[in-house]
Amino acid sequence: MSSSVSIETKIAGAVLPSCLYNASGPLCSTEDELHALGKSAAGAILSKSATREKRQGNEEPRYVETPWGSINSMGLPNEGYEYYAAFAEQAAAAYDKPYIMSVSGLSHEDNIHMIKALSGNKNVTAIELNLSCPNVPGKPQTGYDPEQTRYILDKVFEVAEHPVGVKLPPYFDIPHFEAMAEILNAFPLSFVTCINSVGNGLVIDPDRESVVIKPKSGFGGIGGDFVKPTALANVRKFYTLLDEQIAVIGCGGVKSGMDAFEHILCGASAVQVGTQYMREGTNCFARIGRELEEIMSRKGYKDIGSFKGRLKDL
Ligand code: IRO
Repeated sequence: MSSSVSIETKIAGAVLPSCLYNASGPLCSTEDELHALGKSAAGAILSKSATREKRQGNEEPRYVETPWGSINSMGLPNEGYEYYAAFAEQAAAAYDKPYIMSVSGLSHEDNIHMIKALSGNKNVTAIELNLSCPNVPGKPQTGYDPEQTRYILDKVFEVAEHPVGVKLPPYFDIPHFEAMAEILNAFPLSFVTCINSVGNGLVIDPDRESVVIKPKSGFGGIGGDFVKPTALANVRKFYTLLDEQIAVIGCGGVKSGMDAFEHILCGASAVQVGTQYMREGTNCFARIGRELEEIMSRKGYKDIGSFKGRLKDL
């Protein structure tokens, strides 16, 4: 491999030694899992979406793989935000990469409380505010409600001391992209991450004639191969609609260097891995990184800036 190829990137003013890192969700809930990410080739450590208090999450089975991806209805199991805030010190001492905390309060008030409480924690590089958890019964996704999104962002930027980005659900209609982009452009966001799982899909087992996960009568968020075209569309649309200073982070259907290449071509400044990380473990970051470097080397690209967003129309 040509050492002159770099897959380094910059998000929220911080250098990531690799543009590839984990999606919030799989294997990033415990200190051991977060340390494993620190030791791996992942370019950053991103924690599981945190709530104000520790949660057990939904009943099991709540995550199932299929040949084309995954369905989950985890229901936000996590240790509570103070646990992830405390890990920041360990991350800063041990690893030369950013530590990003995902925050997903059960109410606007909880989000404000957590973001306020994190201020002053210099070892948290940035906050990814999750506006798109599809799996908590009775809690609609804020990202599908433009006015709620505007409301929470107004409040967040009154208190936030860290760079803040948002994790968005997938959108499917052009006016919806435009309405969201107009709101997002009104705030000093550092990044948007596209996409969370495609909410409320249904995977069934025809032999058992049943659903495959227990919560919500089998409905859950879909990830993996299934969602790559939707993820690419969301990355591309937001890359074209958002102001230049808001980086787009791609997430959805990434299991190879070519998938990451496609996300970057659509405009992603970094690429997260979810379902494939769950399947393969931390080795996926080095493998996908090598594959991406090989593609770049073959095409004569020395860094990701040389092709980021340069998708051609016909
Ligand atoms: O059920 C979950 O914990 C979950 C969350 I917070 C999310 O943002 N996306 C997802 O697919 N599952």
